[in-house]
Amino acid sequence: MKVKRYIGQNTQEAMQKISDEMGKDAVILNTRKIRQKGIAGFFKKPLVEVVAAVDDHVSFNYRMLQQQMEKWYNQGNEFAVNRNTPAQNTGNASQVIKKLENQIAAINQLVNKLTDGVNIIKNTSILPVKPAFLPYYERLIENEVNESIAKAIIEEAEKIYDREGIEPENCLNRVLLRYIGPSRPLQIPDNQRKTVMFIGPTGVGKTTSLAKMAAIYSIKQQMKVGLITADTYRIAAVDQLKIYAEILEIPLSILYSPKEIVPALEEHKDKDVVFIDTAGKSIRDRVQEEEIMELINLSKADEIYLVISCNTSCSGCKNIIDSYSFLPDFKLFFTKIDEASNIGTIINCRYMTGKPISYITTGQNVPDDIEIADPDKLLSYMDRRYKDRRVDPNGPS
Ligand SMILES: Nc1nc2c(ncn2[C@@H]2O[C@H](COP(=O)(O)OP(=O)(O)O)[C@@H](O)[C@H]2O)c(=O)[nH]1
Ligand SMILES: [Mg+2]
Repeated sequence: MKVKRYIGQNTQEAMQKISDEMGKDAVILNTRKIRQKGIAGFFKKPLVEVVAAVDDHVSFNYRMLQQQMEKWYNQGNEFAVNRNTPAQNTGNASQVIKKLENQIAAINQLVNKLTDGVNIIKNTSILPVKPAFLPYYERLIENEVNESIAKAIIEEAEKIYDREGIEPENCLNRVLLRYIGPSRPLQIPDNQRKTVMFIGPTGVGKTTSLAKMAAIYSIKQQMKVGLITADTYRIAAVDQLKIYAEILEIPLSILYSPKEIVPALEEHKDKDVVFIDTAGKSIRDRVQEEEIMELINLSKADEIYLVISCNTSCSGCKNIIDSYSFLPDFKLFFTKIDEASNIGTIINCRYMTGKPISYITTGQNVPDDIEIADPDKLLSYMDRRYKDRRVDPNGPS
């Protein structure tokens, strides 16, 4: 490929130069107006600069073709024999050119195929996963699974695929089911009171979820339920739980300092289960952290639910998990799956913490909108949303 810059008083002049030097196969790459050098240049008409390129190989073939034809004429071959009948000459010459053009076109096609092949090989090397798993990787990304987590999941699926040769989708589902993991809902053995603490950022749905659980255990399971709230930072928060406690006719204790949890639990010693509500903690608030730890230690909480909304981005989840890394042990409790467009948050949090899932909440209704997290259901949920979006990208998801 030959690339050259031509300057003319106007475009026509520059084009003429290109045509004279490079021939009709030249390709124009760029055209622009340029000022002549020096102050005087400002007062003169701008020149036109044209950058053109020509494929040396193509010009060479044309020259070769011309030379070859000249040779045939001079050697007295069929062109030379018919030299006196120009119409026929033109016919034969054009047939030869046509034939050569066809051959060039065939070669071009072959070269294009080869180049495509090279591109595929190049692209494959930059693909995040093996081509057979690409749609499934994309499905995970669509579900807002974090990229590096999606890669780790696909890598495991690829290993199963290599080892067992089963369908890529089945390999992926097997890995995903393991990543979501079996759920660990609340178990309340006979004659043993359980204390369950709800911890997590403000507004994720701790109090609402606690009310749902309290209603299920008191009304549906006919158990003795007690409520304690340590969220006394806001009057509204206390009132919110008071209303639920009144409706459900469940006793509620309000703590104004962590130490008060000991007598409060003593008051609830006849209960089967006591649910403890806490205030949302701002990131890296040491005082709140110490208060939560004091509550956990003094109550000897049997279960701690770290409540995370399914609306949370992966970086948001990472912040939450980091900021609650002081917790001794916990289960994941996911809320607002009805508002989320995917289950990426669940997979990301499971991957980052390795902690089991307990429940998911599916709406604001107390007590109906809560379920024990079912891995198969979550998996199909992910798939359905993915397929729905693929069918109608603008439709509801
Ligand atoms: N859409 C939806 N909203 C919820 C869900 N759970 C709780 N909420 C709402 O989230 C808001 C905050 O809930 P709240 O329990 O006060 O959060 P807390 O600050 O963590 O105690 C309220 O408006 C709840 O009705 C859920 O599963 N889905
Ligand atoms: Mg609350």
